[in-house]
Amino acid sequence: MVASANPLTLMGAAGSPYTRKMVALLRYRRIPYAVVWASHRNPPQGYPEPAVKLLPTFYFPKAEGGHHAVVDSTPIIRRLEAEHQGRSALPGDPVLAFLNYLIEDYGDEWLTKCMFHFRWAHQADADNAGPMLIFWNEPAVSDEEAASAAAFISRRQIDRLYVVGSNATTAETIESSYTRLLFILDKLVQMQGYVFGARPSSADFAIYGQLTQLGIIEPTSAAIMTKVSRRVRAWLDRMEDLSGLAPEDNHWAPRATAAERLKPLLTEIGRVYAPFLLANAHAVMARMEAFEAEIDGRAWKQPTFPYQAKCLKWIRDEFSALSAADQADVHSMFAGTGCDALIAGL
Ligand SMILES: N[C@@H](CCC(=O)N[C@@H](CS)C(=O)NCC(=O)O)C(=O)O
Repeated sequence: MVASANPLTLMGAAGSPYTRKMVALLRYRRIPYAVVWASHRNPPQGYPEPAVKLLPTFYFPKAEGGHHAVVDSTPIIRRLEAEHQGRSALPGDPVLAFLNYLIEDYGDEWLTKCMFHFRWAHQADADNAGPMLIFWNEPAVSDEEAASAAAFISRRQIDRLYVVGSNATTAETIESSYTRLLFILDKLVQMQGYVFGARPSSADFAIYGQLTQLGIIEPTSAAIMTKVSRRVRAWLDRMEDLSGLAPEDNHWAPRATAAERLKPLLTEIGRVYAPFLLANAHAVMARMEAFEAEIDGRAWKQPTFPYQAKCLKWIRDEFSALSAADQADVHSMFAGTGCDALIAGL
């Protein structure tokens, strides 16, 4: 057990959905932390660089002194579970833990397509995001410098929209998936508060992270959220700081209840994310540079994304680690949702 007298230091940015995911999780778990608002262009002095320069970057203390620079929120959450007891963000039931893994991954990897798309695809949103990205890190910069830096970063990000699959062909698929998620989340929050019951899981924090941008920063997607669900918009403000929540074991919904209530969300994941993961993994295996698929009845095209082929493999690994009885339960929960394709043949 790590003594928690020293805060765990991380570097992040307010406009980084994964940073927001992790800061909210640390608050909920009451893990003392110190977030440094910076970027890999101006990182905090005295810390090592991570192998892949992403935000957030965590600086875990080494036993012999110094730090390890670690990225990737999903495994970091599991590491924090092992190092800090209580207020767990992972359901104890192995089947629900598996579903939580899948939904967290959908939040991190599909909803981020929505986030990146809404940030840069429409002019009004890009005009808003460019300066915000500068001021989040450099509050004292002059207006002139901010304007030219914003123009530079906006151009770079707009040019990278194609990387996540945002283009004229896919825009409608991305935008309608965001709106459907809001309707689905509205019902879950109304019924039980969070995705897996009356306490938050890492899936809630993943969805929350992306929605801190979509629902608050980007004018177009924020207006959609307000129109579809003020309940979800209010949920975001509460999710930011759940340090006062008193979670109990029985606040996780029982397996059968969760299975029934999660059907619409699983159906959404099966509708967009499962076909994407499968087509992308197939393209990676075939060493294709780009791929085309049908998602939600429309054409989808984008460059292959090797990291997301690993995401599919990790989902399958999590499934394979379940007992035969638990796997059978997952198969029956997935029937008719489209998620069954993710574990077909395992
Ligand atoms: N899978 C990683 C993703 C982290 C990530 O992609 N972070 C973005 C910012 S939100 C980033 O640093 N992108 C690199 C860049 O923008 O140069 C996680 O869960 O932490």
